[in-house]
Amino acid sequence: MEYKPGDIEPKWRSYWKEKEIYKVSNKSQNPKFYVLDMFPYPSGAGLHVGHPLGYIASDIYSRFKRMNGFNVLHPMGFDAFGLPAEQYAIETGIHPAVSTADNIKRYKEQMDNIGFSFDWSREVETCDPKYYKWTQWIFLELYQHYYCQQDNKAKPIADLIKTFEKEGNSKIKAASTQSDQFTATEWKNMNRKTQEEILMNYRLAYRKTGFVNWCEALGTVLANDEVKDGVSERGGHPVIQRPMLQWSLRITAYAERLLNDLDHVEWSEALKTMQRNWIGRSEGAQVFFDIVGHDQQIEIFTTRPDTIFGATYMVLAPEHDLVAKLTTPEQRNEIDAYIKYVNSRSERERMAEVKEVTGAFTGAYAINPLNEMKVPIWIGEYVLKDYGTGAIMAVPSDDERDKAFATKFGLEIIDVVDKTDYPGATLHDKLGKMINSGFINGMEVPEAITATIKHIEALDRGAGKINYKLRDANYSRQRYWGEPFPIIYDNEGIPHMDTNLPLTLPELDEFKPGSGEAPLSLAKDWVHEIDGFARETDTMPGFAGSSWYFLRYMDPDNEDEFASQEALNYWRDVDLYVGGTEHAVGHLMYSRFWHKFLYDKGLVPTKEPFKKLINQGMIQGIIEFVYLIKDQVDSDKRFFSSDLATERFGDNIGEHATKIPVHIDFVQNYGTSESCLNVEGIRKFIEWRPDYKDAIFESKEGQFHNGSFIPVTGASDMRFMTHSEVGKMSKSKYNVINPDDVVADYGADTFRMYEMFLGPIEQSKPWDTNGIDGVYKFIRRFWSLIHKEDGTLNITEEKPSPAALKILHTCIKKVSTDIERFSFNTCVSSFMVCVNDLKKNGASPKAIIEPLTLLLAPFAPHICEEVYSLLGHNESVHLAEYPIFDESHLKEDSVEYPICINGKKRAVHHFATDASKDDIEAIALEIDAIQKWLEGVQ
Ligand code: ANZ
Repeated sequence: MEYKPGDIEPKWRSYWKEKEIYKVSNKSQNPKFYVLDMFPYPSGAGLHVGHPLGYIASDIYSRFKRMNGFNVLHPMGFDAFGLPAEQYAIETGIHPAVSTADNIKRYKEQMDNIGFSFDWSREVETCDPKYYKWTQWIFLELYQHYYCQQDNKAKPIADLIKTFEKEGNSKIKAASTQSDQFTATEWKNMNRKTQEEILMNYRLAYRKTGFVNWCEALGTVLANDEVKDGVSERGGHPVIQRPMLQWSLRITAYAERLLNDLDHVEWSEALKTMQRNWIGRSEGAQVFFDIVGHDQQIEIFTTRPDTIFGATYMVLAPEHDLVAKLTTPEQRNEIDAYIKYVNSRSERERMAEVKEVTGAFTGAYAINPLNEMKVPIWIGEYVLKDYGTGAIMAVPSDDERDKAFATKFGLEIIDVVDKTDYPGATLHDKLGKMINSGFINGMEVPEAITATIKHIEALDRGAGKINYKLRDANYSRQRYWGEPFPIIYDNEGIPHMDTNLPLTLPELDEFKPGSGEAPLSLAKDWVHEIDGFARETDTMPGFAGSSWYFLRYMDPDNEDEFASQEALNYWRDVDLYVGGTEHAVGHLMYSRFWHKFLYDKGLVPTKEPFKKLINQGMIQGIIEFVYLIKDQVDSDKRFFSSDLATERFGDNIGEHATKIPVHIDFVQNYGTSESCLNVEGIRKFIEWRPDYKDAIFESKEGQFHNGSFIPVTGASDMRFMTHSEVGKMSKSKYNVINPDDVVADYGADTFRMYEMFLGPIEQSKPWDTNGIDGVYKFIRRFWSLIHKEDGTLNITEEKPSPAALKILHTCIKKVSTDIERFSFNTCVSSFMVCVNDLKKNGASPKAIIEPLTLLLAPFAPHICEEVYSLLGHNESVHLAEYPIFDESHLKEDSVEYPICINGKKRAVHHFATDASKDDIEAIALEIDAIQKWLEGVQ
């Protein structure tokens, strides 16, 4: 019988659905195992072949664990709120709810087509009010908590208020932006508004005016990880800094735990390093400098307090609060002009290795607290407003940027660290001996750091301090398609919680954002629904819903809690998480933070949400180009076949031709060195790009011009060679391959195995259609093992031969260990070797085919289900037990020995592995070839 995936696969997919074989219960005698994929954002473009790479790997692993006796949770859902659906709505008038639902439907069909073992009964959609009710609930919990640095955990704001009432805030050690101290009496005498403002400085979800990344084109504020190189990650629009009143999450309170707990998760070192750098812990000191003629002080953060005797000037960030106050009338014009210049520059430009040093003098002076030296105060763009305190003491002798600044503006440089004993040491090594530095002279740097901090603390001029680069997360978006904040403001502007959850998003037909005005402000009735109050009109950002979805899968229908304690204590955490590195510092940081907060509240049983994490690489696309020649003499547009272009221009091709991408549907032999357009392909290309309808296409076979092909003698068609390049697979590159098409041609089993066969899962690799035939051939070979030429079944009840058992168990051993190592490509190779060897071996007894089918089932679930049923089973292969490796089958029962006479090899012979020395000798002596040499000797 011919192998027809088109018949087999849909049949079994319906069977699985109908029998709910992947449905998993929260109650089981079996140990749990939770395999999670990063849930997709359902975009309008649908899935391309790059998307399922991680899903296939996690599906194989889930199936493998299931067959090994684990109760496997393997869910899927959709990250369904977000900008693109809203942008699409603005362009097309189709409501985000409608387009999102359509996209989800398409994604599900595409995923189902690949035969994933998701338990769809647990599906989660972040835009579903039943889900976002709990996103809003967690937000309110964050709002009602502060971070206690004494107990190192989140605690209720109510406790904090009690302490304020009893003893003010002087003894409170909390993550906060509250700088002023107050007594209990002062607290009690404050009005509600002031009290509320103070509480905001402690809450884990709080509102503050701050500089935000404002994107005019998108009409919204963006988080730091949504901005790349000064432009929005989505759409590449310019982003500027602008002050706005926004909600934020105090993730910085958890910086130390987010850092330390990385030691306890099994993630790649590369990913951990990305998180560590993003958190950016620095040990140093805060120091207060007096200002001549002012009451206020400048607070600085330094990692090198030991160099304070070399601090010859200070630099404030141009946005620093004190700049306006300190600037003398003589310097005002210069400072104003400089600030204007800085405002025109993005943070990225400012942080870049500054080639040109810029700055301006305020006219004011500070006093170095250790040597009483009067030092000028400058402003400069290299000092960032959000890092440390936004002010530095500049030590030009040791800091490169300070040195460049001092050199340019002629400021004093005093050497304070003698590094002659440490040639080649850099600043970060913190090595050298102190000179010109008063009481620390002669000390080595580490000792000097400790001594200076002690001294500064004794003088009450500062203290040792740990600083983080991590910033609090901006949590407000001026957009429609997101979770509404369950917050209402009274007429004094004091926020209150609206605990009647879910607070559903109002229906709106018009949601074009205004400049800073959120679309929800257009829903007037909704905003003023509660008498005397106005609702918050910002919505939550994209990372809100994705910060806890993995917990909801544990108990998706719960209406009373985000998930029951029973479910949470059973599933605990994610054992294996598979997803892309693009979420390294966004989603993966936010969800760890939310999880830790819930842990502090005793609501989740583990400190970390994701035990093991694997980053799949990307499947790249191949982009096909044609060469449009630039410097032709005639006025016609002229394309050269790539072989002609190379012949004519060699390496200088870039100077003479522009590359125009071609839709890959028109290309023959796509992605190979033979890729080309034939006459038909050129016609399609012109139809697609009518601006080239008059162009001349020139190849070795002739010319195509004005709709006709003029061949050189003998040519019947054109091979207009295209140029192939590896790049992103994307709609804009016209090289998207839809998994549905591959499945239609080869079946899902071939598609799954082929994606795994492409290479190690963590690596990025191009989609290379050449290899797919090899995998298809393998699947058909496997099929042919159990079918005779005439199509009848070829399964015998015979006892398997030791050779066949050896082939099988070699494969079992390799595949089961390789799956555990997530080395799926090598598993596919082992299957190929196994099937080839079995084929050579001849017979196909059931005792071999059955375990092989079980072994292959996680990779090729459909064909294995079919074969398993042909073998006479009524149960699904996916609920059966995984084959167990038996070492004894690998043992050789005979060994080949050379037989030497007087040191010369005279024969080879097979001996039983358990033969004794005497037996071997006796047998050897009987061998004819040996007898010959022994004649007359014995
Ligand atoms: C004096 C000093 C002497 C410094 C020296 C460095 C070397 P990391 O490791 O990144 O934390 N700094 C502090 N706040 C800054 C800001 N807002 N913008 C730009 N630079 C800032 O670096 C901390 C060091 O970077 C601090 O230590 C400060 O310069 C500078 F030989 O103070 B240092």
